[in-house]
Amino acid sequence: MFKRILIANRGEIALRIIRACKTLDIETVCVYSTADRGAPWLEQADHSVCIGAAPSPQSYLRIDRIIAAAEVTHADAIHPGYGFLSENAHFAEVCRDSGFEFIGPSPEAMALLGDKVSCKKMARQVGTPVFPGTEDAIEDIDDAVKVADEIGYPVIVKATAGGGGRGMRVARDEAQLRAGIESARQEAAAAFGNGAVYIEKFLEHARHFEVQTLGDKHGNAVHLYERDCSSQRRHQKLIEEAPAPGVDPAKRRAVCERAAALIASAKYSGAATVEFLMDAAQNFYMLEVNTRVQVEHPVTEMITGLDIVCEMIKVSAGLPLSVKQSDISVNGHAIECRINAEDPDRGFMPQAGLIETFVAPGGPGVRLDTHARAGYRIPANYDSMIGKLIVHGPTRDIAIARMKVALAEFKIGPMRTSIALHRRLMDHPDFANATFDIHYVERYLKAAAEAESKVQSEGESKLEGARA
Ligand code: MV4
Repeated sequence: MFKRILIANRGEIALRIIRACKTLDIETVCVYSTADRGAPWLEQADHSVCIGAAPSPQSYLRIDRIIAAAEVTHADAIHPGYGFLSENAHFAEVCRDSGFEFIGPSPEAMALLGDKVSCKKMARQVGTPVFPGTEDAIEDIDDAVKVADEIGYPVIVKATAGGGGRGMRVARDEAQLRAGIESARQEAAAAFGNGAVYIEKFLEHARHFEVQTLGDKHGNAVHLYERDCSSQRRHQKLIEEAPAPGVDPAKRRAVCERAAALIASAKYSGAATVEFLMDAAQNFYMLEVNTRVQVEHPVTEMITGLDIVCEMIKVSAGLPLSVKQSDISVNGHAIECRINAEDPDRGFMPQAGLIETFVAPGGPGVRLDTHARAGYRIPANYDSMIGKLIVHGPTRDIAIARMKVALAEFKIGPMRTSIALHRRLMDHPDFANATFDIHYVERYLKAAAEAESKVQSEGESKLEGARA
């Protein structure tokens, strides 16, 4: 087992990894930027090293400085967390070549699953369901037009190196397809340094269903069932839950098994999430594979009783997975609300500054993963997520009831946060009845904004009437 792990991340996930390391009696080293000097999670680490200035390209993305910090502190392994360098195969390779274990997959497995065309090819081979479309990156636009005619419009153009919705174009006819391929290529080349694109059938109304998997270095791969992450805005998830409500048990088992089979065939070690869209008839289509620990991993921990971050560390050290598939079962229901410091009235603008009020919720089944507290100053340089409120209960309805109580207790000020929005979403009939899709939050926000501006303009005309 490792003696000392360097954590190449910040915030709540740095704290989560420190907690896992302490559980396993492993020492921790945190690297931090000048913006994070004195930050709360650093108090919990055994050692910390400043690696640069506040902007992440000058600190959390500096491979050379992270490796230097691992060398001077004699770390054995590096945990990348999520975001930053976590899905950078070059970083994973530099870690290995510098003598540090990268806590995640091999650079080869990461590259294979990170490229959406090669990932989809492998998925097809093992029978993981995918959308119909081009089998390879598009070379000749006329070939893509032929494929689109076969599968039917609408189609979607995607970057093979993309992710999180960047470099995508929906095309509803041939003219849109030709223009979409051109513009997606340019966007992908600029954003990812790789202009390769492919097309597949576009699904309008869907739910986001993702399977948590774990693999080890002995050829074992298991799934930890799934999460529903349909509550999102602009590709930023807001609420995640496990299990996905209302899914046919046989269909669910089949897709979870195929997700584990994909990970096994990639000789994958570590945690991976296989993302799917699910249509109204509960057909599944794989989107992509995330080769890191995810923000929403706690909901899966709550329903399975497993510690995903500890498992990642152990398999990275060469130990076999602590569980086999038949040991893994689902207990109850868990929901996570991401707590973001954002102003919903100003286009969700990130809110930096000093937290003066911080009253944490508690009670049965309540878990709060956060680095924030009263007196903590939120820097302007990073993600606006300051914590995650997770609740667990025997049923989905009880989990929702507990979440409402916890959100009502939770006070953060003076900045605006997503707590108020979560309270409204918990009462939304589409959330309460699980009749949602990936667009319902945006539909709701649009309707709420229109209702608000109507009330205002009516108020103004009343005022004018009174003046007259
Ligand atoms: C799609 C799709 C519909 N059909 N692919 C968006 C992010 C990236 N992971 C894949 N995405 C989508 N791919 C086909 N063939 C719709 C989306 C999509 C989406 C997916 C998951 C969660 C939220 C979404 C919001 C808009 C579009």
